[in-house]
Amino acid sequence: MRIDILTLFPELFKPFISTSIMGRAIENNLVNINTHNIRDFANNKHRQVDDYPYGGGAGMVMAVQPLYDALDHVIGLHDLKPTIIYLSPQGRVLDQAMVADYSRHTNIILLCGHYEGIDQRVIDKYVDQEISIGDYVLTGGELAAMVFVDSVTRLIPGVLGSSDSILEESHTNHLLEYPHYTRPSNYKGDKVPEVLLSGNHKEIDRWRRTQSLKNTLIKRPDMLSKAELSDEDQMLLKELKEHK
Ligand code: 4H7
Repeated sequence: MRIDILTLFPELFKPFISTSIMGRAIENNLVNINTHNIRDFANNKHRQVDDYPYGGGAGMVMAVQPLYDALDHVIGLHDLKPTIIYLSPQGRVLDQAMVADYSRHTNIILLCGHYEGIDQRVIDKYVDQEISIGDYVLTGGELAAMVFVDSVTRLIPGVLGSSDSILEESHTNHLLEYPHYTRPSNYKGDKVPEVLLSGNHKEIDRWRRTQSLKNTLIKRPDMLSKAELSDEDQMLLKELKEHK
């Protein structure tokens, strides 16, 4: 997967790109991430990238010229037509199903906005999809772009270790995870649930499934409508609801 990021702050991506999982994915040629400074494409002598809004009002708008030129340049670096994504609070809210779809794309360009956003003509001409990472406001699109890159690239086959099972993950199966414990089994009197030490894998699986259903019922009941539930799950849930 080739990802190009258009931003006014390319240095923000450096530590993120060099972290262990991302660094290894890049080294193994599973992902190719490139950042481009939009300011480098500004034609005016002060390298200004923003301007006053037509119609007046507060704030500044990212101007067309640097963005048109930056996008034309970056599109030319792709051998296949890239999907151009604009991270914005107006976008469709990203979820795990969308993340899984994007992980199958081969060519992606991410556009990070600042100030009040970008001139609408850039969106109309170039942007394929507008995406939000959640209903809150950020100073710029960079953090949203990192969230996108992190969530999408980890689903590319080979990026995660074989011990990480994506299918069993929370939000893939629409259930929250069960509680996790590690050694020691007794720390200053705080004990790990007995069943996890029993070695009885059938019992352990049943306990974990119950905990997972319980967690979801209490913390995120809205998720349950999408979860695939067996007859046994349904019975367990019914009991859990009655015990409340
Ligand atoms: C595009 C348009 C994404 C990008 C406007 C980006 C939240 C998200 C931005 C803006 C983002 C998200 C500029 C509007 C700063 C708000 C104070 C960058 N915020 N901003 N204004 N939820 N901000 O994905």
